[in-house]
Amino acid sequence: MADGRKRSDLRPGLKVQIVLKQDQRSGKLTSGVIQEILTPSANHPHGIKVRLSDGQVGRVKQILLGALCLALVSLSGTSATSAPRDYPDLRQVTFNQVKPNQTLSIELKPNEHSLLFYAHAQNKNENMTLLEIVGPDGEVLHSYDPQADTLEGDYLQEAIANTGELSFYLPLTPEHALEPGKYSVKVKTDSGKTLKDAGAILRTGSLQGRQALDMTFWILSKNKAIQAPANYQKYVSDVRKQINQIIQPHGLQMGKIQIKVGTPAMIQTYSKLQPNDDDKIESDICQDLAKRTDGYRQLNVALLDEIMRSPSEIKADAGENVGFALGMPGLLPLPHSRWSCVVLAYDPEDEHQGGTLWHESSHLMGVVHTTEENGEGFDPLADTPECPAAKFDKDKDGLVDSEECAGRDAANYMFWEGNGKAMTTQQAWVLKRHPLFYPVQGAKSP
Ligand SMILES: [Ca+2]
Ligand SMILES: [Ca+2]
Repeated sequence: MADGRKRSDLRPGLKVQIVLKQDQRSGKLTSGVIQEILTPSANHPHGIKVRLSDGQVGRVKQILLGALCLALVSLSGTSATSAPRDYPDLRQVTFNQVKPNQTLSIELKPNEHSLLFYAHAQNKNENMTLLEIVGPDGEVLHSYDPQADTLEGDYLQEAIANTGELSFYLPLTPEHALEPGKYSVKVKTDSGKTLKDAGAILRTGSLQGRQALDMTFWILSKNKAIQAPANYQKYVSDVRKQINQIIQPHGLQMGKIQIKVGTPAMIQTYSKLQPNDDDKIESDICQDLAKRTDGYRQLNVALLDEIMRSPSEIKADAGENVGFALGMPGLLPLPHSRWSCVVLAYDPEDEHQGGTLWHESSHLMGVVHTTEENGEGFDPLADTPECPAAKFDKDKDGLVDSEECAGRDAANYMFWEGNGKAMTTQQAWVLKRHPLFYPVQGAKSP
């Protein structure tokens, strides 16, 4: 990673960490965005001197997001992407050289609403487990003992483990709204090696007015019809309308949408996805899209031909054959993110593609099924009804379906199956705090 000694690595707008003159002894780092480069020479052994947008002057010790993005662009040879923009209502905290079992501290400021944490292992196949989240005043929000397989704390519903990349999102219910103060997180890797990196994205700013979310659709289908601009524009506009029908009553809306047609090589590789048979391809698709994304504050949607499941899982969520969230919850498409996109199987006959996409997108942002298919698992939200099997699985087939739950939560868009379109206030409460949403400029408070 570029460290700030070369002038050519720097440019205005890049996010960097500098050492101020008064901090030279302690080495304390100050983060900010470069406004002006002050050192005239090409190199400086102690770091190029810059002025940040807030006026502070110091020598660059570390280049944050922008440099990672540039490095990946030159490696993958994709068309040039601009450095990610700096978002005034997002704050990113990064940790380097994280040792296994090290406690990572994140200080939440008074008007920060949510915390999206992530960590990467050195190797993408390495197993990672979240051991602990402790909140202000030492409250255990989540604690997992891998040996005993026991959970403590109810901020997350289950243990969090993944390969290569691990993330979690808080808060998942209004009951667990985040208090300002110190949060500490502990992550374990099976290898016991130092992590590649870890960090968090914190969302601040107003939640009063309308909030919007941007999407990029990546056309990765072999179907020639959807590759034609007139067709994909109509398709995406229909999908947008369907999503807006669900979310607009709650002060949320779809923002800017970009559509990109994949290269022939991408289409060849990704048009058929086998989520449960081939772990490797599963998050490779998101990682590939993340590397090609300009600006990380948008949801990447891969529009492909078929999502195939292994035969043993065929009974599971029928909707997952149409759409699938890679990351529950997942990350924003930062340049090095893996589990950070939603896949959708293109079907021009299906009039509920927008609903499916929004269901899966909500999974990526931390919203779970109101009732699981077995009628034994439920979301943590107080205002979504439940459909317990003991009472509603009338035909005793082990599933609670849309008909059996018609008077309960079958109409909700997060019911495990069907075409529900209803969204509740608390589901919107969770979504609008997510860093993918941003306040619409000029929107009036309701
Ligand atoms: Ca509920
Ligand atoms: Ca049943």
